[in-house]
Amino acid sequence: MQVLNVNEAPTRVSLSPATVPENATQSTIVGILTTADVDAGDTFTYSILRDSGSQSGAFAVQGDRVVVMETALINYEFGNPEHRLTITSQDAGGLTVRQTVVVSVTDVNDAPSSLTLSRNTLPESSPTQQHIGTLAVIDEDVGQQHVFVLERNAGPGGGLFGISGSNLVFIGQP
Ligand SMILES: [Ca+2]
Ligand SMILES: [Ca+2]
Ligand SMILES: [Ca+2]
Repeated sequence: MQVLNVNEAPTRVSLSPATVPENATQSTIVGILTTADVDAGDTFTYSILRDSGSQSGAFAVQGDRVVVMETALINYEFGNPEHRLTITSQDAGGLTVRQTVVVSVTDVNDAPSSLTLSRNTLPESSPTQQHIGTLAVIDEDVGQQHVFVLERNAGPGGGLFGISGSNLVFIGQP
């Protein structure tokens, strides 16, 4: 009797480590794909069938790697900290297995993106210590404190302005 080697379908796809810091640049490796298949020496071709919701297109497959495709979509606060990728693995004989893997996006410190001043006018003859306006900053990170520093302080004999907490104040001529 002769036993023919018949190709068996792959049974499982895994991605490891499947984690990436937010803001990671294009081509950053998210993890390596492996396939369980009883056929010794079988080879596999991978593709992403679906990427969860609005994050579609965030990742791509390169060989047996999942890499970052679109940095703007790898955002911990304004994306999804977990992306669900449906991966298809096809073996050399054309049989496939499809599985959903979860990629975790980890938080990193985002730079503040803009600074605003609530008011920037000051009536003439204002008394010293006059409050001019309040400084506010936009920062994606939740619950971060910002320290404001006046870097250039114009005025004929020195600084006319100062910062008190998040307020810009008129100090007056020294
Ligand atoms: Ca196989
Ligand atoms: Ca962010
Ligand atoms: Ca962040």
